[in-house]
Amino acid sequence: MRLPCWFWLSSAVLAACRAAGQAHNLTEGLGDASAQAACPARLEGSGKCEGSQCPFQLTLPTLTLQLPWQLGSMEEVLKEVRTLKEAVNNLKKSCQDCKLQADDHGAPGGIGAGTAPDNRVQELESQVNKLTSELKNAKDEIQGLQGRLETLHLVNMNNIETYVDDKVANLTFVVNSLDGKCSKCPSQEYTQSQPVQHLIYKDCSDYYVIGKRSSETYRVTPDPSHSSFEVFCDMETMGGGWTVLQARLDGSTNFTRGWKDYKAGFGNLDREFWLGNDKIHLLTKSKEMILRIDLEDFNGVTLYALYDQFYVANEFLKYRLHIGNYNGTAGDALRFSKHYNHDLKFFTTPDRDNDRYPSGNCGFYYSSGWWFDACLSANLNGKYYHQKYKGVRNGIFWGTWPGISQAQPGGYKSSFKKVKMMMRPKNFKP
Ligand SMILES: *[C@@H]1O[C@H](CO)[C@@H](O)[C@H](O)[C@H]1NC(C)=O
Ligand SMILES: *[C@@H]1O[C@H](CO)[C@@H](O)[C@H](O)[C@H]1NC(C)=O
Ligand SMILES: *[C@@H]1O[C@H](CO)[C@@H](O)[C@H](O)[C@H]1NC(C)=O
Ligand SMILES: *[C@@H]1O[C@H](CO)[C@@H](O)[C@H](O)[C@H]1NC(C)=O
Ligand SMILES: [Ca+2]
Repeated sequence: MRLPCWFWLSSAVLAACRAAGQAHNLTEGLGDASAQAACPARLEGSGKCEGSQCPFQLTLPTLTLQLPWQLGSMEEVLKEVRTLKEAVNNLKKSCQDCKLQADDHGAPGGIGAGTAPDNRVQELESQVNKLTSELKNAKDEIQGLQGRLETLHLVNMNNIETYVDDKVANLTFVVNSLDGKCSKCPSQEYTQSQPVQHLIYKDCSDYYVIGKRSSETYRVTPDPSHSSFEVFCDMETMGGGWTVLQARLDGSTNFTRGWKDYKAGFGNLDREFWLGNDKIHLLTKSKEMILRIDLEDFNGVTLYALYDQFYVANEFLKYRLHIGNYNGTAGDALRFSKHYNHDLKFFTTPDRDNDRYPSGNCGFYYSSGWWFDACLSANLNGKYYHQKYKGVRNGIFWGTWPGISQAQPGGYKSSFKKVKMMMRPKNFKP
C-alpha cells in the first residue's frame, strides 16, 4: 500500500518513505490521529497518498537527513573520550612515578600529594571507561532506533548531544585539574619534555587567567566534542579576556558574502574578519557570555555598547541571536524599538532569506549577513565606506549613533572607521 509513494518521489524523500514503511508495522495500532496526516509527497501535488495510507508525513525527511550527521558527532565524542582516556593513563603513570620518587626521597609533601591523586586518577579512569561504554551503548541504541523512527525526535537527539557534551566537559574539567596537580611532580621536569595533556582553553578569558596579556591569536576549544580553532583575543579593553568575533578597520575584507562564508567565517584574524557562525555558536554555548561592541567614527568619536547576555543558536535554528540588557554609551541599536529589534532574529545572508521583511531579502538589499529584522537599526557587517556616502544605506550602521539620523545635505550618510564585536564570560573578573 505504500508502493504508490515510490513511483514519483525524489530519491531523498524516497528514503524517508521507505523508513516510514518500516516504522509502519510498529505503530499500526497507535491510533487514528497520526494516521490522518498525509505523506510529504502530497505537498508536491499528487493525490495518491490520501487519508490513512501515508500517515508519517511530518518530520521524516528532516530526520533522515539529521541522523547520519548526529551519528557523525557521536564518533567525534568517542574519539574525544579515547583521548581523555589516554590522558588519564599518562597522568596515572606520571603520578605513580611521582609517588615512587617521593617515597625514595622521603619528601614530606610527596606522601599526601602522591596517594590522593593516584586514587583520583583510578576513579577518573573508571569514569572514563564507564562513559566510553555508555557512549557505545548510546550509539548502538541510536543505530537500532533507525528502524523505529517514530520514537526518534530531533529534540531527543539534542538531549543526547547535550548530555554527552556535559559528560565530556565534566571529564575534561577533572583531567585539567588533575593535570595541575601532577605536573608539579619534580621528576616530570626531567623525564617529560612535553606536558602530559594541554589544558583546554575554551575562550580568551582562560588565557587571561593563566597570565596571557598580549592581544593576538590564540587557539581555543570551546566544545571538546568539536575541533579547536584560532581566535583573536583582546587582552586590553576593559580588563581584557575578550574573544573577538568581528572586526572592521580598513575595508580590506569584503563582507558581502553568502551563508556558507558566514557559517565558516572569513577574513584575516589580525585585521578584518567574521569569526564564523558555527564558532560563535560554540563559544556562546560553552559559557554564559556578554557582548561588547566598540565603534569609532571618522571624527574620532569612540563609543561602546554592552549586552549582559549573548547567545547565538546553531545552524539548525538559523543562528538566532539572543542578547541581554544593554549598557553603554553608543545606544541600544540592536533593540532600537518594537519595530526594529535584532534580538531573537535569525541570521540572513544575501543568498538565504530568514528575515522578517516579506517582500525581499534584507541581506541582499543591505549587502551583508546579519540578524535582520525588517530590516535594520544596526548592521555592523555592512559595506566599509572610507567616507560619507549616498544612496542605499548599506554601509556599517549603528542607528543610535549621535546625529546619525539627522538628514545630511545631499543625502550623505555617515560611516564608521572601526568596529569590534567581542564576547567574554559573564562571570569573568579581570
Ligand atoms: C512488517 O511486517 C511484515 C509482515 O508482518 C514483516 O515481514 C516485516 O519484517 C515487518 N517489518 C518491520 C520493519 O517490522
Ligand atoms: C562532574 O560530575 C560529578 C558527578 O556526576 C559532579 O559531582 C561534579 O560536580 C561534576 N563536575 C562538574 C565540573 O560539573
Ligand atoms: C564583494 O563581493 C560581492 C559578492 O561577490 C561583489 O559583488 C562585490 O563587488 C565585492 N565588493 C568589493 C568591494 O570587492
Ligand atoms: C552600566 O555599567 C556601569 C559601569 O560598569 C555601571 O555603573 C552601571 O550601573 C550599569 N548600568 C546598568 C543599568 O546596568
Ligand atoms: Ca524576506
